Amino acid sequence: MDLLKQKFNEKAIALRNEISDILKEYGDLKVDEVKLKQVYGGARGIKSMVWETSELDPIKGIRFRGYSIPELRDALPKGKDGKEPRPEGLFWLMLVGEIPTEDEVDWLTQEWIKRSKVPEHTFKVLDSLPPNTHPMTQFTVAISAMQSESCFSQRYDEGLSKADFWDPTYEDTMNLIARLPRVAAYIYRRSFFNGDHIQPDTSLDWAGNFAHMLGFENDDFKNLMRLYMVIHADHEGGNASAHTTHLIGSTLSDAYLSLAGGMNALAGPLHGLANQEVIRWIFNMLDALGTTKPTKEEIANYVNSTLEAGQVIPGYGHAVLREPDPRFIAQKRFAEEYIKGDDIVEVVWKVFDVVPGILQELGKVKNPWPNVDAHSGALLVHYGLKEFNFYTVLFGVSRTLGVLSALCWARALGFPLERPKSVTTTWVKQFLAKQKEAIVKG
Ligand code: CMX
Repeated sequence: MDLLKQKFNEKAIALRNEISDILKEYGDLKVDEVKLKQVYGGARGIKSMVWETSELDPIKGIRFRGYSIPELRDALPKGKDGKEPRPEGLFWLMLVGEIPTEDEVDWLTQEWIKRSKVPEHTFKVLDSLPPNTHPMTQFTVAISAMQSESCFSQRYDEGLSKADFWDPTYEDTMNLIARLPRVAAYIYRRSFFNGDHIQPDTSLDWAGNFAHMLGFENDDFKNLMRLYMVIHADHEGGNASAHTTHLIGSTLSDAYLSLAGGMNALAGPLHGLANQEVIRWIFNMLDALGTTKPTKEEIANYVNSTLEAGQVIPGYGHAVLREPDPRFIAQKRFAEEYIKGDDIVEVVWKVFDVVPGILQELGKVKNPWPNVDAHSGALLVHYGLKEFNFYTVLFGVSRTLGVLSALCWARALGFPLERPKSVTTTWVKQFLAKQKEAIVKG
């Protein structure tokens, strides 16, 4: 058993015992109450799930095992030039709760290289799709196609004890993460470069090699990919891609089927697809205004026209956050450090000056601040990755790190089938009638 797997198993056994003790003593304690507006309102804020790998605070933003993004940038082992953190380190941290050493991260890079061979039929399945199929559709099709390789499925068929569910889930997780950059790069090159594919460079780290296979050799772009893959990796368990992966996983569907579902959720414009929508919205605005250097007044007018058309401003708002997203700030910091005077980046910053005030004035938007998707496109465009509808695939490769480490935990802790209760509006009316009756009776 490899060191990471062994560590994970030890930690999982300890936590499982701890949880069992907690539940024995406090299992009936109330942790939340549910209001009718939450029942109708997308279950916002209801505590109903355990997610060990990260936690989202409405004000402070994401914490990966307690670490903020700037703290991770300092603490995690970095790429060769020592600038940006390697996603391998974040995966290690999410899985076992410890900051890895340089050697441990190097081991993980090598392990993922060893596991990175994509089954040949995956490429055939992709090649059978029209090249203009949305890259996210291609991505989920490819993930589903690779399910034929699932260790969990095979071992479950052979008769697997519940106590061992975590073991092949770890194997599936490691294999999937190792293979996805190649799959994503294949989709990119077949969709936009006539299938002119680039073979992996095994001397590079996971994110560096991903950049290389996409066709980008610029060192700063490789650093952007390291940062990008770190900041998009996890956002606690309630967001749609994480929750979908978790829900599907709770039926004992394997990591491939669970992840494919999670990625379908990420492909929605209110979630991960917002990154393509943001940059499209910005370019449409620049086209409409006939300039790449709009004034704040011009931007405000365009924002108002979007709102008047009954559309949302993509990249703004969040179901949990109530301050500017630290992932937005991390990308702004990157741009300030690596990119000087880029028109589109400047536009993103001007939009940041203008939009929150306008959304606040609407009086209904709970969070007027930018989220992660408001900045990412401008950075990618700067380095020449201009195929907007590929952007969510990048998000998806990164998000896999979080949702699959969480799936390993769900299996190790023996979480049950997820099955919340639904009600009908007839039930709600009867419930309200009973409440009123009780009030009248006093
Ligand atoms: N532009 C215009 N209106 C917005 C808005 C925005 N960016 N964000 C919220 N609102 C509106 C909502 O549509 C809602 O209007 P109605 O009451 O008329 O339906 C009202 O404000 C209240 O919504 P909320 O409680 O503030 O936000 P929700 O929790 O319901 O939704 C989110 C959150 C992200 C879906 C929403 O803010 C949004 O649509 N943002 C734009 C899309 C986006 O950037 N998504 C990416 C999120 C991050 C990610 O998952 O990647």
